[in-house]
Amino acid sequence: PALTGGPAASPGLTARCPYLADRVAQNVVKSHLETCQYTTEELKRLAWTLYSPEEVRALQSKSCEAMWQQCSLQISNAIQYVVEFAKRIDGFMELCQNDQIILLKAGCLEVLLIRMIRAFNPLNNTVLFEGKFGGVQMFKSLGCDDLIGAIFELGRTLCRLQLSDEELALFTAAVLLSPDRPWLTESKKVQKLQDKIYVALQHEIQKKHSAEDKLSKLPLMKTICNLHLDKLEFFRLLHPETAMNFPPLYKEVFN
Ligand code: MHQ
Repeated sequence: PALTGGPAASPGLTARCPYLADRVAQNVVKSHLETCQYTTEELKRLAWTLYSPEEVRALQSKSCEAMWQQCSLQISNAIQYVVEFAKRIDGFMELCQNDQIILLKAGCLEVLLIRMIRAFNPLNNTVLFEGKFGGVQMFKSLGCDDLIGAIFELGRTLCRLQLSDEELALFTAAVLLSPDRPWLTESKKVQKLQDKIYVALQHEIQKKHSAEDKLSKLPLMKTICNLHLDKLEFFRLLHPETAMNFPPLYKEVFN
């Protein structure tokens, strides 16, 4: 494979060679489809499987600890798929292990929030949670209405862009390969990988809308990620024993 291993092609070169951009797109889209946890058909079928009012009430009457535990487990599961996605992107495994970890730790929640649009129904403002769709009320017992509100708002905003799976794949790969994450040792290498993905993304979206359109959502995402960390810190103070028992991957990513 011409684009992996050896010196990365400059973005200029990729821009002038649709074939190279296609290679990048093909690899990233394939990786996405192989690791996206739910197929589009599955999600279509599930979209109108809603929690009943009784089930929502049952979730609401859970303790804050139990609900956090449940959510962190779901997030942890989803992160495993993001890790697998990253590993399948050409060039990612050629980065040093230190940088792989930094990119994953910094990017996986952002990627999850973008991936969420596949499992988000903007028509009734619901998201997939443990096999059924439900609205914000479902998460009331977490006591994080602002965080949940922001996540759902992001879902609605991103859904309006009507991203295809191809665009989603390239967008999330570009987010993952952000060269500006603190403490990267080879950010130049990351930059080159991201440049190639951007070129492929531009090819993909030229017809519909501009890249800036989509990338302008990143600041909101950063806000959500920080809000999540704040909430987690606060939760840890209140319930240290529960937090200690969070799934290992969740702890590793957010500690
Ligand atoms: C993925 C599948 C997926 C899995 C889990 C931070 C906190 C304590 C609460 C879904 C957030 C609550 C998450 C489970 C809530 C907003 C979280 C809990 C795409 C993303 C998706 C659907 C996650 C979306 C966000 C959910 C619902 O492929």
